[in-house]
Amino acid sequence: MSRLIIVSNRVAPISEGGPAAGGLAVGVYDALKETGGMWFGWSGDVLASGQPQIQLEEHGPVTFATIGLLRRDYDQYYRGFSNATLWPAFHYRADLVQYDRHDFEGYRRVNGWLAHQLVPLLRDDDIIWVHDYHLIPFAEALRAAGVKNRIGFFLHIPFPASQVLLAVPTHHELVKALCSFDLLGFQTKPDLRAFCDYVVNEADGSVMQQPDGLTRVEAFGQTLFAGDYPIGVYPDEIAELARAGERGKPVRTLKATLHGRKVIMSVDRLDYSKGLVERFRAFERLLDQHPTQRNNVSFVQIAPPTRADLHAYQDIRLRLEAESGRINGRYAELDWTPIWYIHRQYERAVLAALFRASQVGYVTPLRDGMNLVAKEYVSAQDPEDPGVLVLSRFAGAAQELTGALIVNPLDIDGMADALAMALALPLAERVARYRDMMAQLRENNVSVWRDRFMRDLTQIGDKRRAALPLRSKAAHEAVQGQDQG
Ligand code: ADQ
Repeated sequence: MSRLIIVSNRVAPISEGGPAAGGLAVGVYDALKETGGMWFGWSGDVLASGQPQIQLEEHGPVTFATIGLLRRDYDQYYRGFSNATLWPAFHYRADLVQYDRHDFEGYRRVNGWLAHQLVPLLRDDDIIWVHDYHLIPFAEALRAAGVKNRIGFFLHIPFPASQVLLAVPTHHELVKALCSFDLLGFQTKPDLRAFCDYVVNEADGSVMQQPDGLTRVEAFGQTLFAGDYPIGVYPDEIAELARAGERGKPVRTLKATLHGRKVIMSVDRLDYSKGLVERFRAFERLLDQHPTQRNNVSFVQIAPPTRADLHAYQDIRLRLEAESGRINGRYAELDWTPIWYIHRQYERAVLAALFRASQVGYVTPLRDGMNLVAKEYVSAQDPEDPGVLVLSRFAGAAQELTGALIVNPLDIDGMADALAMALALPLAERVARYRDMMAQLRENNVSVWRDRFMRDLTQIGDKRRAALPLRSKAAHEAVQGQDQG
C-alpha cells in the first residue's frame, strides 16, 4: 500500500479529547495510521532569525514533520496573502481584501521552500494530499522539483464566483497553480461549479462531466480532475460524548444558572465570515418582536479569538463587544442576562454536552466552506428530545442538512422568525428533522469523505485513460442552465 503524505499549514496536535482533536484531525490521522505515512506542515513557531529545521516525531506508523517559519515568511505567507487576501476573497468579502505584491511573492516563496523541504522525505509511490488555501502553489512547486507522485488538494473554504475571485490581482496564477494538482476536492457542488466557471470563462479551458461523477478539467496545458467531497463528522462518537457529559459540571452549572429558561447556542472562531453581528441583531429582534421570549431564553455565543493580529479581526471583536453590551444593557434584568458572550475554547466533550443541553443551534455564517459546528450540533442531540438547527443557506452544510430551518443570514427579521419558530417547534417535528439529518450525517461521515477522496486520487491514472472527449464552452453553459433551473 502506498504511504500517505498529508500536507497542511498547521499539523494538528493529536491529543485525545483536546480542543484541536476535531473530526478532521482525527479522520486524517486514522487514514495515516492505516497506510502509514507523514503529516507535514508548519509547527506554529515563528523565528526571529536563523535557518528553520524540520523536526521529525514518530507516533507508531505516523511521522509528524514540522518546521518553523521566519518572521518575514509568517507575515507575508500566513498573515498577509493567506489571511488578508485569500480568506476574505474566498468568503466573498472583496471589500476586506488587502493585496500586497510582496505578500504574494512571499506566499509563493514559502510554498516553494516548504515543498523543497518535503522532497527529500518523499518516496516514489507516496500519495500526497495537500489541504487548504495556504498551499495552492504547493503542487506546482513539487512538480518544478521533479516530483511525479499523485498529488491531491482539498479546499476547506468556499471557492468564490469568478467575479469575486477577479478581485485578487493574481487570480490567474492561483488557478493555474491549482491545475498542477491531479485531483481537486471542493466542499460542495456550487464551489465546484464556481471553479469550472472560472476555467471555462476566464482561463479558456474545458470541463467535462465523467460517468463516475468526477469532472475532467483541461486548462493551462494540464489535465486534472475535480469533484465535490463534503466533509463530515463522526456523529455517533459526538452523540456519545454529549451523552457522557450530560451530568458533567459545565452542563449542571448552565442549567442551575438558567432556572429552566431555554438556550440558543452558537460556537465559532471569532471571524467576520461567521455572521456574528447579524446573528446578535436577529436575537435582539426576537426579543423586540416576541416579548414573551424576554426572560425566557438566553443566547450563549462561544467565540475564541483567532488571527488577532489582523485589523479586520480586531474590528469584529470590538463590534461584537459593543453589540452584546448594547443588547444586554437594553434587555437584561437582575435575574436574566440575554446574551452570554464567551471568548474561550472548550474541550470537544464539553461543547457536545452544551449542544445537547440547548434547544436551538444557531449557525449563521455569511459564507462557510462547510461548518462542522452545524453537524456537531445535530450529532449531539438527544434523539428523544432534540433541539432545532437554524442554519445559514451560505454554509456548505446547508446542502446536506435540509432538516434545519434554513435562513438568509442578512435577513434579520427572517432569522428572528426562524428563532421563534425553532423555540416553538413541536416534539414530533423536531424528531423527524433530527432523524433526517442524523441519517445524512451517518451516511457521509468523515471516514466516507476521506475514503472517497483517497479512492479517487489513487485511481486517477485509470480515470485519465477512461476520459471522454472534452465538452465545449457552449455545452458547459447549457449544463449550467440546467443546474440553475
Ligand atoms: P472553521 O472555519 O474553523 O473551519 P468549522 O467547520 O465550524 O469552522 O470548524 C471549527 C471546529 O472548531 C469545530 O470542530 C468546532 O467544534 C471547533 N471549535 C469552534 N469553536 C470552538 C471553541 N470555542 N472551543 C473548542 N472548539 C471550538 C474550516 C472552514 C469550514 C470547514 C472546516 C473543515 O472554514 O467551513 O467546515 O474548515 O473543512
